[in-house]
Amino acid sequence: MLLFIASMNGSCGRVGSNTGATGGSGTDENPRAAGGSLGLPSLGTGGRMSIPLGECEAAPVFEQALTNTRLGTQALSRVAGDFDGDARIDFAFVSWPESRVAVLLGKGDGSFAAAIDGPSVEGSTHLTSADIDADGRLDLIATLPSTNTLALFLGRGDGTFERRSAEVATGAMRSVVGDWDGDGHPDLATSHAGPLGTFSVGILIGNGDGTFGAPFQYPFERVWSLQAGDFDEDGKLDLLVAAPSPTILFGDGNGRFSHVWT
Ligand SMILES: [Ca+2]
Ligand SMILES: [Ca+2]
Ligand SMILES: [Ca+2]
Repeated sequence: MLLFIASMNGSCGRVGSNTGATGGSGTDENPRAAGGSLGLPSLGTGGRMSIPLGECEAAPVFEQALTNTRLGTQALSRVAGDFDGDARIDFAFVSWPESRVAVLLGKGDGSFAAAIDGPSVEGSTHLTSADIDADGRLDLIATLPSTNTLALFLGRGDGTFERRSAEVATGAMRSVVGDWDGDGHPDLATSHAGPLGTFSVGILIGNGDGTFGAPFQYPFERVWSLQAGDFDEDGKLDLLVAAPSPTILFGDGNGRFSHVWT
């Protein structure tokens, strides 16, 4: 994994609004959702990367590759967050082919401590993060496509994790974090590619203690990826389902989706 250090070359201005996702951190597919709450990089209009600096937003110029860290053959599904509570950004990812959760702890100067080689997540290709047990320590959620569970990793606050699980429909590929029932506890949406070519989206309502209620499943002809956001601006979080025909599930604010737009 190559890490690039940016120098700032821009002007001050307010950073764009949050999507409403709760407690998440930056991901390689959803950086804007996290940027509003944790000050992480976000994608602006046209895909140009911007980095929030308090009230300022600057266009970075990438100058120098400081670190070239190799863990396994590939680093899959990177998520950024402060996993050891030192206010410095760290990275978690799945190392491949080892298929383990690995964490690089940031030193705050663009370099990272030696990777923590974490627990095995056989077959997982996707991580996301949120504080799902409300202890102030960032946790990780890994999809396990060949099982009917999600692997939950409760952060100990030092870059290591305690493993739990949550039941889901078979074939979970990706997950996104949002608060679909508005209770302040992170919930999850999962995309599924099940047996016999069936696809669906699952909604898991978080209890705020690291556990989730039984998943509620919405069938789809196909699902590529998911994005949380309040797309009709009614104050209730919705879910964009990327597919050959993109679909928005409009949240009713109680953890269910009252109607669908395609
Ligand atoms: Ca936690
Ligand atoms: Ca919730
Ligand atoms: Ca809405």
